[in-house]
Amino acid sequence: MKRDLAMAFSRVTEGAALAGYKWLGRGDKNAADQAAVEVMRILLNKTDIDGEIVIGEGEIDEAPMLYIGEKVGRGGDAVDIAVDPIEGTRMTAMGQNNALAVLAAGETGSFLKAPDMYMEKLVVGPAAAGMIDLEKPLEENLKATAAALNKPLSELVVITLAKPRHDEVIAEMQRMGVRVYAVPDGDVAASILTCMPDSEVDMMYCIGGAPEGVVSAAAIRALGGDMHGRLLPRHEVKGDTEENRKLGEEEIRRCAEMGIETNKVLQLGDMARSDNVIFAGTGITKGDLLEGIHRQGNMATTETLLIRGKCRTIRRIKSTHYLDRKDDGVVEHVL
Ligand code: VTB
Repeated sequence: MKRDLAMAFSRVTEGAALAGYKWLGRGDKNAADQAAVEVMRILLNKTDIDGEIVIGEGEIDEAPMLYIGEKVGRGGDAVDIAVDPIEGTRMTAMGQNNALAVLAAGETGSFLKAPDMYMEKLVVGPAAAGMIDLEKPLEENLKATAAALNKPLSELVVITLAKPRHDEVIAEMQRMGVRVYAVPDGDVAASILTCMPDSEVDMMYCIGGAPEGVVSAAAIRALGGDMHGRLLPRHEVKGDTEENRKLGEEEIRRCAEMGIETNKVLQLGDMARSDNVIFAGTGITKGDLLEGIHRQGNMATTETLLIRGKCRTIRRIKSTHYLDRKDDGVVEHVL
């Protein structure tokens, strides 16, 4: 995968973020997502790749664009692409912090192909790499991470999602003296924070989406951190009702079809199989990881985090966009 592709991918997430921003705070998460998807697809199709979407908007019968298996690009290096045009559609619709447009790319076969289901995730930065084990109780992982970082539990910072399903685990960590930051949504940004040199976050733990898990894994691998994941069927996360059990059993069946198992620990290398990965993420709303978009008239600024795993270069790109000068097909979604 040529290094110059990194710049091209940053353009793709910038475009998707600008399209999402147009719908910021308008209470319509589907419209925001649709606009970002459309722009991301247009821009990917202008990129010099022979790309295939491996994590996207869904199966071919449920997503008209950026569906799993869709070919994108106008020819070039063969790459697999994992996209989340808006990581945080609810946050965008409700004007909350931490919404991003993200994409990860790698050589063919680089990413775990998993259905859109829940995944339990445990992530740490480079200093604690090799010290986590999702087979073990969280308590042991917290202690091992604190020991690796050479600090007491009272100085450990864990980020998670503020969801009712995490209430117990949050209380348990707080009882242990750990500082817990519970953000409403967005575990991709939360995961990456564990690996950023200037962040105080030591660990991310949550049950969130599997697609978000794979996108995060690409970034974590590129940054030298560590991550374990475990695919969980719906009824084990959202309550064992008849409907959830039906959906959960379908997920188990789909996993079996794809040659993967639920409830089995996946290592970072199972989810992101190569160092030669590129991660691009552009902030839509202001967050701990990235600035949000600012707009004045026809001008908007974006901040993008661009990581190339091969050399582990971390770039922050601040761009100024003249929205009325964007390409046909894009301009109407961003202006
Ligand atoms: C997860 C998480 C995402 O939405 O998909 C979550 O991975 C969905 O949670 O980062 P619910 O079970 O509450 O629907 C995000 O937080 C945002 O897209």
